[in-house]
Amino acid sequence: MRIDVVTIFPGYLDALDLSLVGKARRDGLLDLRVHDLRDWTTDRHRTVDDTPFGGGAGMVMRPDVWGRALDDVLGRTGGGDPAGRQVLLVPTPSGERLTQRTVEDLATVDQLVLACGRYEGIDARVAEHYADAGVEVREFSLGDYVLNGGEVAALVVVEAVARLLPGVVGNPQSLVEESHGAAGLLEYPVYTKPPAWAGREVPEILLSGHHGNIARWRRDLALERTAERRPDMVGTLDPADLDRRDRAVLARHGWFVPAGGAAPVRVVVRPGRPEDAAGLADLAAATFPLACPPHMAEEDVAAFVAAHLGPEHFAAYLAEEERYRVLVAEGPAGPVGYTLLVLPLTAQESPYAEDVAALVVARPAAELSKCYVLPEFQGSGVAGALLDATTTQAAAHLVEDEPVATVWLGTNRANRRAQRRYARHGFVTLGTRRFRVGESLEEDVVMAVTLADVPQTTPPPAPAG
Ligand code: JD8
Repeated sequence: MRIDVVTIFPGYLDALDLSLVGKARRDGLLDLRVHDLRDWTTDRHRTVDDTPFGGGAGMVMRPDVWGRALDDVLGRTGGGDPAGRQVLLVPTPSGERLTQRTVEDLATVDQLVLACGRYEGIDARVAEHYADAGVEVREFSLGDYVLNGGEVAALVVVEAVARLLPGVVGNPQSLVEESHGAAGLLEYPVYTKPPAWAGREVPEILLSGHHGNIARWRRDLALERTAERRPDMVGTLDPADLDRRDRAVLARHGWFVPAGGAAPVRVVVRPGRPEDAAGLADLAAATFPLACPPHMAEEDVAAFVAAHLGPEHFAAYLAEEERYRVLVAEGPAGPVGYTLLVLPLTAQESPYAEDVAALVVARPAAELSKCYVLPEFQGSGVAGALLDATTTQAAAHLVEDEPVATVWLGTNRANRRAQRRYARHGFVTLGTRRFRVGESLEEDVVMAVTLADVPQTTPPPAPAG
């Protein structure tokens, strides 16, 4: 590959004589040429800039000087049409953000030409002229901060591209696992001797010699770091690359992978707000029928929804905070799940149904009346996050100075999936109850969790107001 850098400060690129890039140049793996723009000036002061048309501070670099320089370097002087793919790169704070994807593409090019501006920048006609002349022109930025010129950006591009060229990096395998690499994750932390330093030990697992566990630990740390430090990267991960464990790690950081091949999305569990009533009623109408066994008549399901899950009902659940607590799992496009917790108003209040009161003996007892997520989020971990937040909220609730001791629920005997989910969150089956849905008298499994046994997650923030 050939890389040409044109600048008024050629010495700025001397660092590229060092290290891997320097060796790659000496080994003939990279043909890097640095040019002084002033070599294409025509006046005895070797002028490269002039005052800006339209006024304003500073100076602008002249197009005619740049034109002569770039024609030469691109081999277009005398109208030549050089072979191979050429890219003219113009560093500028107003350019597209440089990424590893861009660098990987640039590493396949035959000739890169970097035009390093100074002062207020290069006359805008230069980039337009070469683009119109059929040259691939890319104006790029390193990031949202202002430098004094393009030389630093040229150093970055040359190093980032050169290390991807065959033979430059000793062990190509190391290119695979790094940040922003194919996995699209940040790197896991690395350690070396001494095993103890400044009172800090190397993570035990790295000394275990168990390569499988070490690989899994490193993947977990890479996922966690990416979710914590670069949430913008999580939404671009390919779900096909995310196994069950990956998804569990991301779920712990609020990222969930919907069914159907979509990328991970941020879902936040928060207290319901009065303005959620209509959206929650729509969500409830869409999800309650899915938990009903096929034998249940549609009209019975509809009757139940109309009687308990209308916007007016949710308005009440959201307003009566002493009795009800609503948690909402909010995705990018609105609620994707919710729970409805019914709190006891007195410490010894019994569940309203006798057959349940006979099974659920611990007090104070709260009822997890509703726990639903949209189908595309079933199995994604959203329901689990809602459940953890709900039991944490219940455990933090005092009734006559007594913390709620247990949360019970009823779920249709046929809904095995729900029963498995509740069991994974500490709920045990106590028995059954009769439950009316419209005209249909159903049999529910009654399950309950003893809150003292459940590790409490970070409680969701207290209800607004
Ligand atoms: C090229 C001239 C200086 C910029 C007036 C300060 C890239 N991420 C980045 N930040 N800054 C640059 C950059 C700055 C440059 C030039 C790149 C040429 N300047 C100018 C406009 C405001 N001075 C950059 N890549």
